[in-house]
Amino acid sequence: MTHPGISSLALIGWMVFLCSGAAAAEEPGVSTAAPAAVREVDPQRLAVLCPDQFDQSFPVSGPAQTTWRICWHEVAGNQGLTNPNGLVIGPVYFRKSPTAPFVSILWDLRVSDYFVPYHAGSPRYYDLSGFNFQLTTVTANDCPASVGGALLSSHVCKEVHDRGLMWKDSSGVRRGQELVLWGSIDADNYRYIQEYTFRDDGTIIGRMGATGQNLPGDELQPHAHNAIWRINFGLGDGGKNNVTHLQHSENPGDPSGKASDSETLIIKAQGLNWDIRKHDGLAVSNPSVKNARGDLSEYQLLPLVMGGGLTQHTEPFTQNDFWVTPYKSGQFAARQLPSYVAGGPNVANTDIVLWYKGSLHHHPRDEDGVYSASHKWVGTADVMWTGFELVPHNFLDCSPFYLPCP
Ligand SMILES: [Cu+2]
Repeated sequence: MTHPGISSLALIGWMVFLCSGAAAAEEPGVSTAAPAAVREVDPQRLAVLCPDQFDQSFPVSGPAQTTWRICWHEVAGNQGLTNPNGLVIGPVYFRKSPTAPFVSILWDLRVSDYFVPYHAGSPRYYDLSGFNFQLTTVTANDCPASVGGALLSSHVCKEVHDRGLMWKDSSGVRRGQELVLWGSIDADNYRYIQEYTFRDDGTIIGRMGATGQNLPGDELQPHAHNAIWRINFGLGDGGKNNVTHLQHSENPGDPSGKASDSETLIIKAQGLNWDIRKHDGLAVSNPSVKNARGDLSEYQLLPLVMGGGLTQHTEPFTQNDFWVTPYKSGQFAARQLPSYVAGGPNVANTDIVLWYKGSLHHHPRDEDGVYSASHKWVGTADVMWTGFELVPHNFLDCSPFYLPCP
């Protein structure tokens, strides 16, 4: 591993923080003192916590409008239940204009586990917590400079490139740009791409890509690939975050055509489901973070469901698509989520963790491979994707990419 784990660095940073005489905090970067609007990032403290931080401004050329400050590190150990391996994102800060402060968004974003049950009832693999699979090597072939790629380590690629249309209207058109960080877990015959995208407009996208050889000896058996992400927010410094459940309601049998939306504060830790008709999502806010228009700023967790649905299985932790838990040291295991919410611990006005399960339904197809005359499987399944997005909502004051932005 080329980059030290954040746990040891966090401890150092925590000690530096305490020695500086600052107020006691639950974890580095999350003060329990009364929040004073939006606090500026201390670059020196962040550098202690995270030697691999970097800034990325958009647009890439010309005057910067928005800027990400991103810390990342790799975990490559054998503690799959308490410190899952892979590419870990955080802390992450976003600056919505050249004169605005950097606002804390995330503390620790990573995949908690990949759970892969086969339709026959077995096998049922936990690829991170059961096997401690690790990031594999990426090269210039994975990450070519011609598409904006640059290797950040032997396991992590950074790409900065065009992302297609940002907007188009009668007055003109603008294309957007994004930064993508990705690595790939070597799960024996399979590869899981861990991809995190940071867009010019403040949106973050997390995706799982599944590719590689189908299960050796059982190449044709259908199965599901579930990725469960653990998202420890730190919105506006984190210790005072709230979560609301977003839902859209509309009765197709109602000839009035009326619809409504609800936003319900979540008080107790719990699991929730995604309804294909209701646009379920979770919104994270901090009472001290508002935009210049006085509106409460949110980051909304919205599923990017591919292939039509989200699977559920006999294991209780798979029977909810979202979970909300309070931050607790060492709670990283998706499969233990039912115990994390037992007793309904408070999740209002505190340091919170959101969990989201994305599912891929993999029904093997001829395109995945073919048996040779000696019954050897030849071929690779093309990448299938699923994931989620974290979308700013009343976070910016207007679009800085549609001028004038007053
Ligand atoms: Cu598969």
